Amino acid sequence: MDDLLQRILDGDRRAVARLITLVENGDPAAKEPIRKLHEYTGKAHIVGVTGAPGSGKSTLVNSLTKELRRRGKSVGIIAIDPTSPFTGGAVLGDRVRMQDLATDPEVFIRSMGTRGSLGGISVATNDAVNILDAFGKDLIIVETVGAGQVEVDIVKLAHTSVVVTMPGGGDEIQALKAGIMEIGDIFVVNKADREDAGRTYTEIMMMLEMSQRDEDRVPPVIRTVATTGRGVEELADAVLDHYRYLKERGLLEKKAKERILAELMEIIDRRVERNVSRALQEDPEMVELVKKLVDTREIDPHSGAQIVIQHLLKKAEV
Ligand SMILES: Nc1nc2c(ncn2[C@@H]2O[C@H](COP(=O)(O)OP(=O)(O)OP(=O)(O)O)[C@@H](O)[C@H]2O)c(=O)[nH]1
Ligand SMILES: [Mg+2]
Repeated sequence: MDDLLQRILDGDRRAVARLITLVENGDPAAKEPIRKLHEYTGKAHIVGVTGAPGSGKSTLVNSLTKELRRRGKSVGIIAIDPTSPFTGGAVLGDRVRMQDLATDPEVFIRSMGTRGSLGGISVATNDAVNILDAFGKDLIIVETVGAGQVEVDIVKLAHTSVVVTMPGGGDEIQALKAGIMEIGDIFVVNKADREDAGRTYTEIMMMLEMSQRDEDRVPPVIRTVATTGRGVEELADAVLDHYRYLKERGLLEKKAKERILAELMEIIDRRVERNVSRALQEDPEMVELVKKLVDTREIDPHSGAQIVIQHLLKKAEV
């Protein structure tokens, strides 16, 4: 058994932090423990929390986690910061907002950048979720800023997707229309202490009624004040209820399979990308090919791609 993995299974937080750093850096030392870790995963309830910048996601994750702790659940938190290539520990803002959790040994918080992953949920994030799963956290909450593809990706990663909105976000409601409506399992109108919260609530309710969702379950819309904890008990109920719902309908297994397939695709994409660009620059045969492609135009790009793929497969390099 790999030493780092053994320490994680034994409950060593520093080993968890260490392995997440290794996967973030693409360090080869992560390979073995990550592979072996797989058999210890699949137990955690993965919850995605997405929404516009500043809607109160981190504050909400903080109060939700406190509520879940009150109910005896252990929690892992991954805050994804798509704007930042810098990682390691929590970013300053989240550190402040999730301060009261910092001393709880049953809570593990980590911020990560999305470096290298075209805005999507990166391989490293998947790995980090798996690490916290193997570490034994009951729930793993992944916070992402809603920025297009990310919300859609988070569904593949999470069992339960919580979409956080706030009053007065007219643009945000448009964004909801554009796609998140279909993916949210739970909707939150945070900052419900603001006077226009009622209108936002009604708008979301109406939109949910109109949208054609293929499941029989109507997602709850919950009003919260993350800063005081109002509505957070209800949110915790909704999160745990959704997990039960998935289990009872046999949907949990379906989601788990989708998640593994999405993970597989992402890993393959990444490896192909990396190996192809390396080969095009370093492999003499490929360098020659590129010349024919761009200098003498002897080959068209489609045939060129075909040749590159065949070449790499032959060398078993992808
Ligand atoms: N009035 C009010 N303010 C809130 C509420 N929830 C959060 N805030 C404030 O809103 C600001 C943004 O909160 P965050 O929790 O950092 O929001 P976020 O969505 O995580 O922000 P990013 O991660 O930067 O996208 C902070 O100043 C919070 O104190 C709320 O329910 N009511
Ligand atoms: Mg945040």
